[in-house]
Amino acid sequence: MKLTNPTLVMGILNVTPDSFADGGRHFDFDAAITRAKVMIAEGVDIIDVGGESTRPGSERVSVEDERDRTIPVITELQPLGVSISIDTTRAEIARAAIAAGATMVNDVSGGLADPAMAKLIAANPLVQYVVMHWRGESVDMQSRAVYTDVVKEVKEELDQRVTALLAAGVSPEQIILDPGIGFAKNGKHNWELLRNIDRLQLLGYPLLVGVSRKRFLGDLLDASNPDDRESATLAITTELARQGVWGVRTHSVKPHVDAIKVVMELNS
Ligand code: PMM
Repeated sequence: MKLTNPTLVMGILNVTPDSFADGGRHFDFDAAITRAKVMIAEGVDIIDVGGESTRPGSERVSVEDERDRTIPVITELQPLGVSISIDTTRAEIARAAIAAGATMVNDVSGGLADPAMAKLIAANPLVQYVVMHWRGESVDMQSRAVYTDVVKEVKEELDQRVTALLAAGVSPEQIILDPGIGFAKNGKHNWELLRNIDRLQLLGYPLLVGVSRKRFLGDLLDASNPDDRESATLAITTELARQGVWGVRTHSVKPHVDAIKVVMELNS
């Protein structure tokens, strides 16, 4: 298959003290900006700014804390010309992020966590909206990792979200879908979804996939330290790029940009 569009790299900028993979190293504002500039120099396509950890078992942070962590970072990055995404489930935070210059809202709940989100996205037709597969808050989501056919059910549930969003006035061009690797899914479910990306692409929307340093990779490789899951993450990026997936959400940037370039060359 000839590839025309390279897979985009969405670099993760977690402005939280408790994200599992970078140990809160970027909580500090200055450190976040420094990290973002490195990502830009390495060729990142989108920077995903998040102020609330969604790792399994995480508790919610207050709206004020989420706002204080993320909005100043977006305001600072906006003049640099990079595309900015806000990783939030709260319409109030998404609204402030859009006002500060974000052009994408990455909502791990796909609009389920906040009933005001769909209307906000509909009112901002130039903003892209990542609709992730989700079955409830992180604190107890793994209890909902129950499927008969995970690919079929994730597809159906994403399709239901799309129907609801379109009914709320969101336009199809705004929508990007994400299977939500690790969200209400065990390792077996994650692998099954990744083996069936072609079926998820049949939904007809661009697909974003986030596997970066996640636990199921550690389980396969016996790598308890998230940093030791980087080559596994890269292997998946390479495969997803070969399948023409729209985007990958990753902690490191340069290795993924390089791998995608190689895949493009091999499939030109
Ligand atoms: N994973 C995390 C957070 N946000 N957003 C999307 N769209 N897809 C994901 O898979 C996803 C996400 C959890 O990982 P992190 O704590 O390393 O950011």
